[in-house]
Amino acid sequence: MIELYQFPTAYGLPNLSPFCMKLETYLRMAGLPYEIRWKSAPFATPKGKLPYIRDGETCVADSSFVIEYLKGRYGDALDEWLTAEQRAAALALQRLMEEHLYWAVLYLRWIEDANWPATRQAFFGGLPPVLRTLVPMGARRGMRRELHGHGMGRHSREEITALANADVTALAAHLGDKTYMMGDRPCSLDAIAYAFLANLLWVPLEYNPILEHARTYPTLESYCQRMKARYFAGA
Ligand SMILES: N[C@@H](CCC(=O)N[C@@H](CS)C(=O)NCC(=O)O)C(=O)O
Repeated sequence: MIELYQFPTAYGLPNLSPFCMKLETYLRMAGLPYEIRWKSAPFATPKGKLPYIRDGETCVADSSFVIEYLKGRYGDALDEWLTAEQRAAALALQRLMEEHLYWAVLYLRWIEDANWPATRQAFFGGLPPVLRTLVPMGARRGMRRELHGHGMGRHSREEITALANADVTALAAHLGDKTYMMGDRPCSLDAIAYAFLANLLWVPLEYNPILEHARTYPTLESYCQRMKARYFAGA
């Protein structure tokens, strides 16, 4: 049985980490049985981040490397029908969500003062009293450093919002009236799109101009509802 190591969650979402949610969604889409091993922090993990998996003697870290491993080991029914052009578009959209939109959402969750109490509660509410004060402060400082290193954290909130809104517009334009990201048939890009869009649409934050923009595209909400009904019904 595949063991999926990931963060605890909140708000009824499969995971507050879009990368963890992406991998769990992929496992469900591919019909691969798995067991979750909850980890409250990414300490003593292969790359200092979550998710990762263990499959027998094999340990693989990073959601994309895990998916490559799973495709090699168990087959690739989800993506085998994609043309080279569709694969290229899927990769570009993946990078848009994972390397760009992700950082704007991190900024909103961790740096915007109005949202910090909800983020602190969701991620650290379960810690004992003293740790509940100290750990979030250090984590927020670390997040600020990472955002600065990436570059997103050097922009104003208006600039970050504009950058993220353009991503959301591109995702909505690509989805159009299609059932799934690449047409009538789901593929692994849908694991990513569902994870990143649900983490935007379904995490309640006090101040969220990116969500306000996403709501102007009702197809994004119905897409997420469709993915949830198909792959997480009763979960
Ligand atoms: N490229 C990695 C990204 C994973 C990632 O950034 N995970 C975050 C949670 S969303 C994490 O573990 N952060 C903890 C940290 O950086 O200390 C993947 O695809 O798995």
